[in-house]
Amino acid sequence: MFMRPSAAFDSAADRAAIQTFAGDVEYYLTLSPRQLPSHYLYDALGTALFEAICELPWYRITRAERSLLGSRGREILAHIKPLGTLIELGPGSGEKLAGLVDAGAAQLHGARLTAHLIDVSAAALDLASRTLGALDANQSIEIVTHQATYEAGLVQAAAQKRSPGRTLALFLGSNIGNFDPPGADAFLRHIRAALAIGDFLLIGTDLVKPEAELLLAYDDPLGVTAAFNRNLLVRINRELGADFDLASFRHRALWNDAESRVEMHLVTARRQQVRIPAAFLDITLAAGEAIWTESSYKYRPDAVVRILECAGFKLVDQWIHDEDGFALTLVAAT
Ligand code: AVJ
Repeated sequence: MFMRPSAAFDSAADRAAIQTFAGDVEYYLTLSPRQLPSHYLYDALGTALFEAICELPWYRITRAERSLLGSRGREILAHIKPLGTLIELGPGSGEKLAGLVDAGAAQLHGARLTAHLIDVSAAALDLASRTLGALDANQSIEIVTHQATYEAGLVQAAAQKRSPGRTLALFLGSNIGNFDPPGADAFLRHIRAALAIGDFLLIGTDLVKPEAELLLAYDDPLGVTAAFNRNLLVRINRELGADFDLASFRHRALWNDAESRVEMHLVTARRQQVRIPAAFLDITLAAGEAIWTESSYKYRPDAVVRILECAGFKLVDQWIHDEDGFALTLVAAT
């Protein structure tokens, strides 16, 4: 039997992931309006494009958060005595956690820490472990990685807790913005369930700001965000054998004021029939029809506190980057 050369090397886990992807594509692309879950934006190329987005002058989330973690790291860690365990959901390159630990090093008094890193991507966990390991020359941080969904990883981290002292969970980068309000509430409750009373959560959220600034961040003049968005179709063509005509899709970002979110869509300029063999799906897109690929909810500072209070936390402190409209909020589990 003929196989793609690479297919012979696909692991059982890879094949299972492709099956899940195919099932999700089948389900979400036949909803009205048609949509795709945003976490599928992050294959290897999508992750690289997102990292490029973080360097764009118009996308300020990453820089604003890094700057707050650097300037307020000491203050943040001063609230948490004694810190024993860190849990980061989606550590990315590990650079933010490293920045916080570095900024607050004086607060830690050489205490032994355990850092649980949770991500579905083995590559991300690898990179984050190396970043933290490099910072921590004297090996005072024990790094435990969980290649798992956030929910499963939280359960594992809570079950493995052994360091005495407080736990600080981190959910940074405004990743909470991809959840709709019921999803955000459910997810914050998952985090709360993995913590004990008196443990902490530090969450980074992008704030509501003038529409023109939001649209520039999600529809940049270099077209990097457009490429990031369109890459989702590249991925479906490659992994599921589909035949989306990429050139006819335009990237559209819009501000939905009623829902307080930026939306990304892919809009086809012409009517097209698309076959997606691995999802057993044939669809016809009308000229001008859109596929909704992402929502990024934007919060007001008090709304961040409100959703956290609903999920079983109380406010400890909040730091706002005024110029870039970004908030870090520290809460304690009640
Ligand atoms: C990684 C989800 C925080 O919503 O701002 C960047 C992803 N999408 N540009 C965001 C993203 C378009 C990003 N998050």
